[in-house]
Amino acid sequence: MLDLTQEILRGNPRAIARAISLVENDSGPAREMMKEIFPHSGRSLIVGITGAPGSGKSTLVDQLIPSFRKRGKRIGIVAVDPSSPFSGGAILGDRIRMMRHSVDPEIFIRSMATRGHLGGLAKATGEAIIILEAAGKDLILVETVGVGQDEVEVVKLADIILVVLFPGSGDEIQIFKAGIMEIADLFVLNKADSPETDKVERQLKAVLEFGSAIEEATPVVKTVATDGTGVETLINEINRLISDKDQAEREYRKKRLISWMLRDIITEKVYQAVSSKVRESEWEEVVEKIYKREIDPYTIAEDIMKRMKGT
Ligand SMILES: Nc1nc2c(ncn2[C@@H]2O[C@H](COP(=O)(O)OP(=O)(O)OP(=O)(O)O)[C@@H](O)[C@H]2O)c(=O)[nH]1
Ligand SMILES: [Mg+2]
Repeated sequence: MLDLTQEILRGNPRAIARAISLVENDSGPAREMMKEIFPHSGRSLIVGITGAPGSGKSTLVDQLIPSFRKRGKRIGIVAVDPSSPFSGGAILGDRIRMMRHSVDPEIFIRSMATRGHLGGLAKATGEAIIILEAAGKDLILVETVGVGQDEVEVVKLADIILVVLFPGSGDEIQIFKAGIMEIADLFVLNKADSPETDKVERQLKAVLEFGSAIEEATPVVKTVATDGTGVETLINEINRLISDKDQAEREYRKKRLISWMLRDIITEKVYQAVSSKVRESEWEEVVEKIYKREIDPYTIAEDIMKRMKGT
């Protein structure tokens, strides 16, 4: 067993940090380590937190941390940095805010960039989750901004998904458009200190009840993340949902995750194998030919795959 694996299993924060960097860079040693730690994963509760930029996700996470710590949970936090240029300041703010938790060895916080992932952000985040699980975290919070396909994919890694909305932003509507509404297990109506809160809550509930004649409507919890109002209610609601959620649904999500991972790993392997067979100069040549419409990309892809046979 690798030394790194042993240290991860002991929960050593520096080993966890190094391991996540390895999977982010998708290096060779990362795969050996992942093989070794995989059997120790799969037991944590993963809570995804998504919503529009500035809805208060990080502030909420910041409140959830001490409340869950009081309940004896060891916590991992993965904040997926929005690629949006608007949020640069917010990320810095998050880091400073979260530093106050960093003295507690049972809390591990990591942010991951949304750009520059060969194997996809969901894969890198999924692997970070596995590392945190193997390191003994009971609860893993994944914060991701709810815009863009990648970010939505990422939050689907969670066992339970919170969508954070806030009044006065008009983004109840935006969220509905982005297809995030369907994936929410619970809506958090944050910034409930706004005078418009009750109005927005009524609108939201009306929409939710309209869409759920048979099933129970998705619950809504109001919070003021800046002062902690509603956070205890939120935690109780999360716990209620987890215990109510039937085992089959949780299994379905875990297996879906495994299926994605497997697909990504294979895609990557195949791509690597193919790239090693095609020289850079040949690649440029065919691109040129395709550009001139002398040949089509489908035929080229088939030719390359034929060459792969028996290798
Ligand atoms: N009035 C009020 N302000 C809040 C509340 N929650 C968060 N804020 C403020 O809203 C701003 C954005 O909060 P963040 O927690 O950074 O939001 P975020 O959703 O993490 O933002 P991104 O990570 O950029 O997507 C900050 O200035 C917070 O202080 C709340 O309940 N009430
Ligand atoms: Mg944030």
